[in-house]
Amino acid sequence: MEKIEFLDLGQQPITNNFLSNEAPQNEFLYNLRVGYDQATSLVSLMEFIPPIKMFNENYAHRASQSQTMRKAYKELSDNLKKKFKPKSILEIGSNDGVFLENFNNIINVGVEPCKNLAKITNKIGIKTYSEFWNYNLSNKIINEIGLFDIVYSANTVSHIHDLEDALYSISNILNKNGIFILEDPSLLETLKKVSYDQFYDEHAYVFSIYSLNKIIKDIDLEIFYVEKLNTHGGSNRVYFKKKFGNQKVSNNIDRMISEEKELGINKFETYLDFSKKVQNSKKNLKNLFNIIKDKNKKIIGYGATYKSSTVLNYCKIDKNYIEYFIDTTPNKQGKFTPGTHIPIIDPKDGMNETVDFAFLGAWNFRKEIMNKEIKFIDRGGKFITHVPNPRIL
Ligand code: DWN
Repeated sequence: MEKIEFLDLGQQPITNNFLSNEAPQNEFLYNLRVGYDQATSLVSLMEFIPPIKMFNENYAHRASQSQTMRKAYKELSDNLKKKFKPKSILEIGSNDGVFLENFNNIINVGVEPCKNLAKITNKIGIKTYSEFWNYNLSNKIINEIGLFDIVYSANTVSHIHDLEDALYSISNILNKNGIFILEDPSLLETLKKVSYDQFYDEHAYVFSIYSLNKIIKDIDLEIFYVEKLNTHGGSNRVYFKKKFGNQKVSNNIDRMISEEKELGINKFETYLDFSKKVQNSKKNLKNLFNIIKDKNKKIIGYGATYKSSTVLNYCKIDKNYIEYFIDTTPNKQGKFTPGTHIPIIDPKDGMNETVDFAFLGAWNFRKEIMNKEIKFIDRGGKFITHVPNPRIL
């Protein structure tokens, strides 16, 4: 794969490295650059960070923390049960079990390399392999449990560096008529929304349907249906079958690929243009923060997301701009944001009358958050977002 760089997001930390200390010594930083592969149109980081630095026993993100996601996983589970009547399901990247817990009356198995998360799901009776997904692990699970009717993986395949091995191993563990469902942020939406914060250490790839279709060419997988989702800032849910599997291939795939091509997903110039938009976004966000700060207003951050780490570090927004972040995730509270060292506190302590503005780190949950924060809005509090362009809401 020959990548050509189109975006430089500067020095960045490990996004999961929520710090216990405000002034850490030797914090690991690297240059976050994004590139494009001419042959497959695959967009990926120029340099991958060793997985063990990111996915370990201190993993902070809990997939169950948002009502939107809990609801989305429940709805999907109900639909899958109704439509495919699976007898077994494997989830790669099972996090805290928010999806798999809906399948406790069939064989449900998780794969989760972060030991603190695997411990949670093993405890609630979901057999979880705390290992990185690869060919050896697929064979181990086949030997111990067997083949699967459904393999589901949300926000995980985009994190696996050896894509070919990951997809090959999925095809290996599927029954003849089994299906694989991948859910990951959409490159089309990233380009449209200038949501450059989809790029960070964990997101080795941001997929288009066009590139996925090219990558699986030599693997026994074929896309048979695609759904567009609003979750995580715009994602695709892509359904794969084995090449001789009995599912019918929908014509919506060609339609989606045409839409992607119309936006120039398969042309390098599109990415150069995106890069210019990102630089403008940085300039405009910084201006907005400066204008607000000049008026002596208090700004906090809402949702210490991994995504926001890219924005804060790229735009050099630190404690001089954002007093603190609030976040519902217990193991982020009491810590500091990676790279920019902004304190993170419990929303109960931080969302009070002294707050004038809240920067939406979790802009992907804007609806849920704005519904929840009626009191803040009613008393004149305002939200700031950088997506699709920096502005006050
Ligand atoms: O792919 C990934 C996604 C799915 O999750 C991972 N690599 C890491 C993580 O990325 P993220 O941190 O950008 O994800 P979220 O789901 O956008 O994070 C939302 C954060 O905001 C959580 O820490 C919870 C917090 N939150 C909150 O404090 N109050 C969220 C809501 C909705 C709220 O009301």
